[in-house]
Amino acid sequence: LRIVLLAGGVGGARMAVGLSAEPRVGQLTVIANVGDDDWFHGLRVCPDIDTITYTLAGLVNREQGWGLAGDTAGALATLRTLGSEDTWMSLGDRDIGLHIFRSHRLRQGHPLSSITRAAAHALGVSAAILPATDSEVPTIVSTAEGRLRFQQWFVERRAKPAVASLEYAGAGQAMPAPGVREAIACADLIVIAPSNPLLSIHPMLAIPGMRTALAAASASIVAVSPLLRGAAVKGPLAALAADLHFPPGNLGIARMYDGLVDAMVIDHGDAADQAGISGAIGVPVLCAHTLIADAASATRLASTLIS
Ligand code: FO1
Ligand code: CA
Repeated sequence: LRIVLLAGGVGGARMAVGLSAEPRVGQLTVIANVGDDDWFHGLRVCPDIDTITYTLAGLVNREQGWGLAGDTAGALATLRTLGSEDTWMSLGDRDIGLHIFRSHRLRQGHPLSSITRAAAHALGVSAAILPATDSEVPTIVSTAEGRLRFQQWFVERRAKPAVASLEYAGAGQAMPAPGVREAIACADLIVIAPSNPLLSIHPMLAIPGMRTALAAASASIVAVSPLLRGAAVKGPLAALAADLHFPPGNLGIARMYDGLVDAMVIDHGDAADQAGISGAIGVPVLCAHTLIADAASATRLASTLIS
């Protein structure tokens, strides 16, 4: 089977591990959010692409969910000594190697999609990892403190400032990266990972051509809810959804995916929501164990999605 996974960071990466271990999956294409991407010290930082790449390569720092396991922070310490700006964003020494590679190649004129492919291949990843677009489409978070770039809001300000609105800057002028529309058209199943819909999935849907490609796909589109008993496994989803006036819990997630998905998967623990959500957006809602704690639970969830 050919599977397309729309993915943000940690939730997307773990879902990708499960799908790539599923024996029936012949080809896995991960379409990765690039709304979190930013420049630091002249280096292009792509958190979701790197989390997916490092996780599939078995190299990720599992406690953090991002960066390389066992990495050190010597370069960052030097930057601090030198009085460099924006050192709240931690880049590990070995991780910086990938960032130099990517930034150098970008300056040489290579598109992000081909750089991402080269890096994944070199690190032994067999799944195809495609940035949603080769353009820069930074997510801007409007708060009482002003308009913040996503990493400023999320890392520097620890997702504390209440969010008035989100802007997927430049998305309207971007186009899907090479291979994205083709993968969607040829897929046997399209999975939306248990990622933050507002920060990881909507930025991709804001790119012209994405919604059309998904609507035209012959494959079913199944979204896995990132919520477990009303809270995200990782990240600021519940507070963000409330700030943006979505109903709490899985009903809010369902509204974010209304008109896009053919089915939704929620956790067994939230089975009481099943009928209400199904009625609200008019698609079947299935229950499964959605917490991806290890390779076995990832594969089990993947098998449920495919069956
Ligand atoms: N997250 C943090 O909470 N603190 C950091 O210093 C940090 C650095 C960082 C560097 C590279 C990278 O690829 C990701 C990094 N992240 C860091 C994670 C990132 O901010 C978020 O996980 C995603 O953007 C949200 O999914
Ligand atoms: Ca992300």
